[in-house]
Amino acid sequence: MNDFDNLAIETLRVTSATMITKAKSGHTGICLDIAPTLHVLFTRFLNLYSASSKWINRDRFILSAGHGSALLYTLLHLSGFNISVDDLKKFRQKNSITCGHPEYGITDGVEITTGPLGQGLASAVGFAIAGKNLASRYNKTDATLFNYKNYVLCGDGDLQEGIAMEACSLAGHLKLNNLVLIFDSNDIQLDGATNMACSDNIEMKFKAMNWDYLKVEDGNDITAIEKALVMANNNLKPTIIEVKTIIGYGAYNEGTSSIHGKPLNDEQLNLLKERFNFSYKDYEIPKEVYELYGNTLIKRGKETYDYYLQTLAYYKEHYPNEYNELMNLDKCNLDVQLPTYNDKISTRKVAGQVLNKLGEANKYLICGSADLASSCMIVGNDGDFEASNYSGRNIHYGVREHAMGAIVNGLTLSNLIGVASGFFVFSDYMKDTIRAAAIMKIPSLFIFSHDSVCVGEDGPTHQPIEQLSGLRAMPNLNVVRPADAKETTYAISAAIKHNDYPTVIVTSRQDVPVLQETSLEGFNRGAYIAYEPNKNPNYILISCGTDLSLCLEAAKELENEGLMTRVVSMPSQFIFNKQDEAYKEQILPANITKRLAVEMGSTLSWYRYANNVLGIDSFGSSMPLKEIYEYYGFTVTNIKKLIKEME
Ligand SMILES: Cc1ncc(C[n+]2csc(CCOP(=O)(O)OP(=O)(O)O)c2C)c(N)n1
Ligand SMILES: [Mg+2]
Repeated sequence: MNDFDNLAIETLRVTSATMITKAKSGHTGICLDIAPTLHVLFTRFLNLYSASSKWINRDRFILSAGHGSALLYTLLHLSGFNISVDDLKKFRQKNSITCGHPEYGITDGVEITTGPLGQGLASAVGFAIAGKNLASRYNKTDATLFNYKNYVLCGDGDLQEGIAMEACSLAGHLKLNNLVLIFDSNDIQLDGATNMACSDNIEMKFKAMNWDYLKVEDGNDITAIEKALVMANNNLKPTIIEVKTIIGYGAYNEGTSSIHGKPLNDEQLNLLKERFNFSYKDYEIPKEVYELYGNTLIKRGKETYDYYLQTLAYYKEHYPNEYNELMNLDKCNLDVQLPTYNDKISTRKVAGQVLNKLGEANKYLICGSADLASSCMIVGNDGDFEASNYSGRNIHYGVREHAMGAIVNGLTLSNLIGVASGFFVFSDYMKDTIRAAAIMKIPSLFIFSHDSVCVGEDGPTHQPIEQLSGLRAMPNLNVVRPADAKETTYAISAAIKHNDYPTVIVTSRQDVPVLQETSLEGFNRGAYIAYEPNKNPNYILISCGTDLSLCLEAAKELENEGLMTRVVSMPSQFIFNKQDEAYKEQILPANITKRLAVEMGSTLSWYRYANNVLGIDSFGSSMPLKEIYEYYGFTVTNIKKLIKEME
């Protein structure tokens, strides 16, 4: 033990507690109990280099227990990241970079936005998969470019979440030994002792999932912590280290849930300082502590980074092709001969074929499905990703949608773009992970098939209704429902770019005609005129997905009957909303008020564009496809009738 380890640990504890006390908000308990463990991890193990904080072979530290943010910011400050003492003073304040929970893209050194318990841990499995995939594709026997480790800190709450178990089960199956899970086992959670809700045997549970299990009996014993981390790093499986701690260690109310999410008041904070004989002023960090981090984490990080650069130079010389591929890994290549379509085809089939073709040229794509590859038709390139073939870019997630969403985000945060697929109705299982991608502004791609009640026989549990409107309400998410093979091709091509938003593409189970009226230029603006009658229109039909072709037919018949009807294809409300007012007015002129939106789903998201909506606001019902259109009124005759009723 270094002479200054104790001083550093006390500094971490007191600084985090001070931030929370001054902000009058935050989670003191975890910061006080896990400081020694994270101090050991940061000073002895982590390879981070703040001067190049996005260095591709850095170790990743993921704070799944995002409520411990004050401790993370203090550690990142000591590690030389771009977080000043002034920033620490602004913890949880308006426009600060020391946000309530860690936020990716806002704070230097924060690898991922966390807070929803279980999700950070599940995304860490994505980080670990990416590490294995990149290592397998690019490492050579004489040049190791990728050997980074993924360390996660979680609490009792994380491990109670289903998403965490799904992800850990997959991690064990895939033998991801580059993943180390540190479990802050303090037997306390927000409402009280964990035994009010949980009596799992964590050791047995994790061993049953093909993990190694290690235990540190005393979370203040830094020698034991170090030993456990050394062992974990040499394991052949993912490892969980259960560290027994006392929540709020050192505080007057340590060991109770009252310290979980509550600041100490000034007097209680002074008591804490006295308990640790910590005599420094608020936010004062002893120079010995800076020196300790300078001589350990910062020094080691620079050395490892320099060594990486040397290896990279050697690699460039000896493996120029792989080097070029790696250096261009983030470049989107759309200059690919994509399949073209003339005959009726389901958009799910098209999505799979187009994505696969693009995946040949875009090596950053890594796809997978939650046991629905044969239904959703999404299969990644280069074979299956499995313990015996980490080069594969197709992941079998098993029926683990929730974890799949989080893992896809982990992949996308790791120099790849993760693509998830499943049935649209089960996007609900993944909602918070899609939301996390939208908050982080990352281009994770979610492709869901079976877009509407047209699923048919499987009945209401499998027939999406409110999912489209629900997802369209999410900020910074592009929801695309393409009308035909052409729009689907455009949708996939647009989504695999490094956008600053995630995309959800919703495809059909049933075949749809390839429409003459769909266009790339129009698609790129979110909505466009797909059909214009030969005289000024008095009506507008707005639609998307498989419903567009019905509207086109209806408009043409209406024109023959003297009712001039424009048809607007609106594959993406998100993109259309971003267009300038002049374009919007051109597509949906204010003076044409007789508008009908048509979509087989909840009407909610359409009233912004149309005063009348033909939709479905009840749960579906089991029946064969051919009866569905009639049953719900999605027929040319009914659409025409509704237009005529607007007279
Ligand atoms: C999905 C989710 N549900 C609820 C919460 C609110 N929450 C934050 S911390 C916490 C208690 C977690 O207990 P534990 O992980 O043991 O943390 P500790 O009290 O030990 O710090 C809860 C319920 C959350 N952040 N995420
Ligand atoms: Mg706990």
